[in-house]
Amino acid sequence: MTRVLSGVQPSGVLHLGNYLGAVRGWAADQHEHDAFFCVVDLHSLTSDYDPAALAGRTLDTATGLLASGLDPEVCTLFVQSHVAAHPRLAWLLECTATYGELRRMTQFKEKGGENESVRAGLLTYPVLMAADILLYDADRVPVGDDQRQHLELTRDVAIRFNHHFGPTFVVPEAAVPAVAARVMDLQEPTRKMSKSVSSPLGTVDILDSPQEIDRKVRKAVTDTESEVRYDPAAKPGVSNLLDLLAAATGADPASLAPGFTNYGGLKAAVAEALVELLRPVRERHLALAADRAHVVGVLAAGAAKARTVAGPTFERAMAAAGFLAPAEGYSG
Ligand code: AQP
Repeated sequence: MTRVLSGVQPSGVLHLGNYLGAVRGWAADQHEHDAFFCVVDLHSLTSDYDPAALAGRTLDTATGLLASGLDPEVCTLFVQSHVAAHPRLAWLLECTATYGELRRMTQFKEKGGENESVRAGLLTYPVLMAADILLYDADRVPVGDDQRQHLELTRDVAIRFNHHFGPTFVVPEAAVPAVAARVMDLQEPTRKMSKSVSSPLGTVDILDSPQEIDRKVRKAVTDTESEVRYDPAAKPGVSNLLDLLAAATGADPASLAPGFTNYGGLKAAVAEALVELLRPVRERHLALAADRAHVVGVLAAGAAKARTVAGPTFERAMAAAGFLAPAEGYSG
């Protein structure tokens, strides 16, 4: 059975980009693959974050994943910092990657890479992501389009490590969805929908009420024309709405366009489709949020299972790189 791994930052409530670009696919993947999913809390340290809120956001994000359909009876769900091998392997891999290739990462540049005061972790976190993946011998990594470049880096680092130290890591493939791989901000449709950058009106959260979803979609920025046409370069706002409708209904975005004579009709259809798509997710989320102990238990069992896979991979990598193994093993 192929192994799947993916992760999400503990931003709190998942947004529509996370859901359509990644998490909805994870819920399907878990039935076909040996699936591991994690809340990558160590990644939060790459920018300003509130320590008082981190633990709660980590739980909220895990709750969102369960609400989105991850079944802990079928997949393994855990928190990255609960498995010590992640930052430990990251150091080995950091010394396998180069400053030049990390500096060229688009997300590093977009998040202020030219700024002298930017955290060193913002430069190196794609290597931590490589460790997240390689520890689990993942064959397939389902992610949104924005993570393609980081996946390429993971592959390069794995191939280089294997070349220097002998076969150690499985070289993974990215799996990017055919539709809604990059959900765009509703207010700035040339920018991806994102927790850290978008305005509240530009982002739909999976916990938004039907009224909020309707309001955000109706206020979505389009253009000064009136023709509904699928043309992402010339009409990014309208095309994003068609992408959302396609992702919610399973149709093709270009073939949906002729069904609408104006933007109002398109927005009404998108709002209705999103409300129906997210309704069960929101209901499950509200029910799960009332039972925090259940979520904590799921994460504890997930971490225990994750350690049984990540630990041996870490030991394999240390042995390949020539380290003296501690007599008591690396678990401490
Ligand atoms: N707009 C998006 N469209 C499609 N997929 C997306 N993903 C994120 N944004 C979009 C995918 O969601 C998964 C988790 O991503 P993340 O850990 O980066 O989650 P986030 O912090 O909630 O994402 P943001 O809001 O985009 O954060 P910033 O701006 O801080 O980086 C990944 O598979 C990602 O591709």
